[in-house]
Amino acid sequence: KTYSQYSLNIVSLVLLLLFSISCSKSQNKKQAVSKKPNVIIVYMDDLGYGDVGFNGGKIPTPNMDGLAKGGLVFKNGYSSSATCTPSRYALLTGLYPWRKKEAKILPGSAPLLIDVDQQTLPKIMHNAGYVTGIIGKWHLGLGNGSINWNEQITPGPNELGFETSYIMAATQDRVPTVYIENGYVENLDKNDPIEVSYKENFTGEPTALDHPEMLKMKWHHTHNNSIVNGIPRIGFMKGGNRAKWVDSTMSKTFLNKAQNFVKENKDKPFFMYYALQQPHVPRTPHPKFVGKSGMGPRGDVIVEADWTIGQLMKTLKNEKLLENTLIIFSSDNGPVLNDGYYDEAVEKNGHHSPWGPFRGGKYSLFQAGTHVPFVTYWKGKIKPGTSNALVSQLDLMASLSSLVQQKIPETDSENLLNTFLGKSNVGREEIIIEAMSRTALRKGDWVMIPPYKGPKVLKNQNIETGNSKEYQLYNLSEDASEQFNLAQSNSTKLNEMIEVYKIITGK
Ligand code: NG6
Ligand code: CA
Repeated sequence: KTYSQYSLNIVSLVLLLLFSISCSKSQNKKQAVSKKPNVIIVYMDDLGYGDVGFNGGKIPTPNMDGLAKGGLVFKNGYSSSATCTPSRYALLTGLYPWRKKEAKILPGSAPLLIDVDQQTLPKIMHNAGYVTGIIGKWHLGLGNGSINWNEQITPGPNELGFETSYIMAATQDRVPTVYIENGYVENLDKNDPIEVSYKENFTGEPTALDHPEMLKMKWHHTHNNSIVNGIPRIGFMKGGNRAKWVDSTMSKTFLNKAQNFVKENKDKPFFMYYALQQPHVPRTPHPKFVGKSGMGPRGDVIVEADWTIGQLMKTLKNEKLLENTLIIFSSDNGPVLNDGYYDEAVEKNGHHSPWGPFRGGKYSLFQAGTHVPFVTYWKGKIKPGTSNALVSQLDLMASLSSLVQQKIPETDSENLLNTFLGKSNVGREEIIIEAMSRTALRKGDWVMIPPYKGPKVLKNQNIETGNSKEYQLYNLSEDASEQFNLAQSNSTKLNEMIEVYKIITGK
């Protein structure tokens, strides 16, 4: 053989070698990519700490209990606020909501609360190569001030990092009562344009006040504006008849969207924020679930939501995604029975304790306002059990950034990834609780509530607010229901708590 033939052979050998190295490298890369875990946040609306079977509730919640049994149950898990908008703001931004005065319960026509330039959890997930989607309740405002509901509604979730969105704008009891998909009202008839106002009615449109005969559900307080599907709402709406949602199929509608999102994106890493509307008012179970709890519509929609979660779990199982999906289950704020409609929630509650062992409820600075059900589940990865670590939904931003190896943004969020995955028992040292723009401090087992003016009890809702002329100090380790105010007897602790509170809040 000639010298040139030899060298040719060597050259082709080297080429082959290089080729195979690069092949195996891209193979590795592919494997690494497919190993990124999916992340799903299952977020309930007004579900109390004690509403779930795994925290002692009397409503059957087998699927939520399944998550708890196969996952890690946090006994000291918090939402960032005792109402919806501020909690969701904190979840998506990692910022304490009390730092932003506009972060309060928003009307359906409010502008977008989060700046489009702000860092958000979905943006971080997107930057990490995730397909991102939100399905369900938004309630963080839309647009820049005046929304034309008949055109593209922007900015909204799609400008904050969600590639796909299928949402209700605010709450089930607020107009507009339509679904919005990627910025467009679904099923809109251009000849029947939508108009929305939170100031005054549109001439000739029926309201609960002048057409009580049209009501299938009676309002107890405030919900006496436009009537949709026989249910009176907060706010006035005109037009958009074809686009109006059917309340009793909302749960199924969101579920189908969530299942499709999972199926469509099963080969990519995905991040799904699945924000269920239950058990917020109006409680409108599908006929299939009516009577299933024996506790009236509030119990029934919890059973319905539980079934929905079971269906989603089935889809994940069928698609063989369970071993590669981190599921976080929680609620935006504590429970309320009467939140504006006569729906027998109070009358049929029986011995069930939606607030668990805690005092207060939704809107309250007492524990039940923000101390919520909290579970992390990852089949084969998270060892089932319970954790006493102090954790907040606020911490998901930093922790998930860490999970997907992104830079952790400077926010109020703490990286507790190891705690959420059950590898550590260390939680945050303290947390500021917020309820209706008031704040309190939990540090260790202690809670300090500064003095606040205002009613001690919300009459309509029958919920203790936490307001008092005096400082309040409670030791949760021996007094979970905040009955014994130790402010007088333990002034050392009180002063220490006030000091920390002042440093964090600047108040
Ligand atoms: C309140 C409503 C309540 C509910 C809540 C929002 C009154 C008196 N009460 O203003 O019914 O809609 O807003 O709940 O109007 S949340 O879970 O979205 O924060
Ligand atoms: Ca809520």
